[in-house]
Amino acid sequence: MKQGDVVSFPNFDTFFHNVYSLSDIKSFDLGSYKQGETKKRTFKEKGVVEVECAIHP
Ligand SMILES: [Cu+2]
Repeated sequence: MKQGDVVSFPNFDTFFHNVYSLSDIKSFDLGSYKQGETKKRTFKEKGVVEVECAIHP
């Protein structure tokens, strides 16, 4: 993936997820969303972003 790309986080599961990151270069919280929904974020800085789910640690 390139700097400035938009990354999609589709939920294909039958239960909710809440994707978030506390990484320095990009912290975000997508909130909880259900199957069939997709959240997107733009990543403007280069580096590693650790992504977790608040519902499923
Ligand atoms: Cu989850």
